[in-house]
Amino acid sequence: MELYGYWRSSASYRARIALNFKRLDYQYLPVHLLRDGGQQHQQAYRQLNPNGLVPTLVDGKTVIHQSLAIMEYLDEKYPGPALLPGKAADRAQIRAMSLDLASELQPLINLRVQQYLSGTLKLDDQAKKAWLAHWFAKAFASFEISLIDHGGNYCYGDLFSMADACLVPQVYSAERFGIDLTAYPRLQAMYQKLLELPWVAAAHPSKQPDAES
Ligand SMILES: N[C@@H](CCC(=O)N[C@@H](CS)C(=O)NCC(=O)O)C(=O)O
Repeated sequence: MELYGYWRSSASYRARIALNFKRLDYQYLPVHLLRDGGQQHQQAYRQLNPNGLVPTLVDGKTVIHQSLAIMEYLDEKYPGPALLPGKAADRAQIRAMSLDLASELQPLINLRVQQYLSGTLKLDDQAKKAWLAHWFAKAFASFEISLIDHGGNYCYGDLFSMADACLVPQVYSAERFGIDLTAYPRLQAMYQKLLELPWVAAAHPSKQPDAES
């Protein structure tokens, strides 16, 4: 299997956590999101992923983009620990918590959105910071409540799941952007605990071959 990704892309980070958790071997193929005007826009890569976004998973003849689709595919195709454990209602709740981060927050803070804010809408750094702080606050305030309602040893109950694979990269991004996390004690504690897990630690951006200092 091959995973096209970028070291500090949150969506790639999710997929790496999932692959490690499922104990699947894969080759990591870096796509530099800034170099050469963004290698994700090059034609060869766009043939794999027409959105020009990372990650993309290649498993034999199967090519999949969208990190949540990748995680569900890995779970259905490969045995081992489940990213979506439990019954239908548990699994729906895990998907909902995952989407709260991967679909309601991450697209608003993505590189191409930030490039549009500064390049086309001419927002200055202060306005961009306010944009990021606003969307992080909305998403993390509601995730804090979800953790009260559904959290246990992990984001949902007492088993690791796709929701945990989604939380870690989003908090990593928040730290990168200097977002104040003091209003979210449960989220912070969960993040610190998850970072210790070996399959999460190995997926950390700083551990990837394309990591930059
Ligand atoms: N919903 C997608 C999001 C993918 C995505 O936004 N990837 C970002 C990095 S986290 C990207 O490739 N950005 C490149 C760009 O904005 O040009 C997923 O979960 O895979």
